[in-house]
Amino acid sequence: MGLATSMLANQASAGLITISGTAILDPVRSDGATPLPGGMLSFVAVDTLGDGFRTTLSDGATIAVNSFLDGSDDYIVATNPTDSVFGQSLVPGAAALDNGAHGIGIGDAIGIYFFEDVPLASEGGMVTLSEGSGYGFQTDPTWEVFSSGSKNFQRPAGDQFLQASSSAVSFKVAGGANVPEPSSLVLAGMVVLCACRRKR
Ligand SMILES: [Ca+2]
Repeated sequence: MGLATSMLANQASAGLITISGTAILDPVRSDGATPLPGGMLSFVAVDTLGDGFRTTLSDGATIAVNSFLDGSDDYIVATNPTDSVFGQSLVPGAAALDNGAHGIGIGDAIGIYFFEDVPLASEGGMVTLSEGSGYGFQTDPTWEVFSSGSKNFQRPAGDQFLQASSSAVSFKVAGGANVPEPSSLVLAGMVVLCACRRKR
């Protein structure tokens, strides 16, 4: 009985989560063909209210770890530079977060953004967006906050997060128009290329 009580207590407690690995393999720029260069901004966010991710980013928005994304409920838990190793591009999914902090809870969705022309010198760096910066967004039903411990991204998913390919990513530009909600992206199952004109 003592053991069972202890196990229940462990399940109920908040915990530190560590995620790692390649979240998106072979990402491309918004032209749909050119490999994403290394050293560009990417970040990991958590949808704390379960209402979807903010996919319309303002020019002038500040991207910083441990802050809410552009006035939304989506909490930025990590910034990472994109990588390019021997000609193969990748978007890392590295992050550390606490499921009991900042409104983050078990089951909250995790999303990853990456930019094609906004440099990020080092992990954890901060960037202010300028208008017209192209970026991609990706989430997946397997990308959700769990109780504690670590997971990485791999294909096939197994007990880990599913690693996405660039064909599942949608693109847009800061200060531009909406991309479809993640749920409709899953249904569409296709790349959405958006050559958005600025709205006044
Ligand atoms: Ca949200």
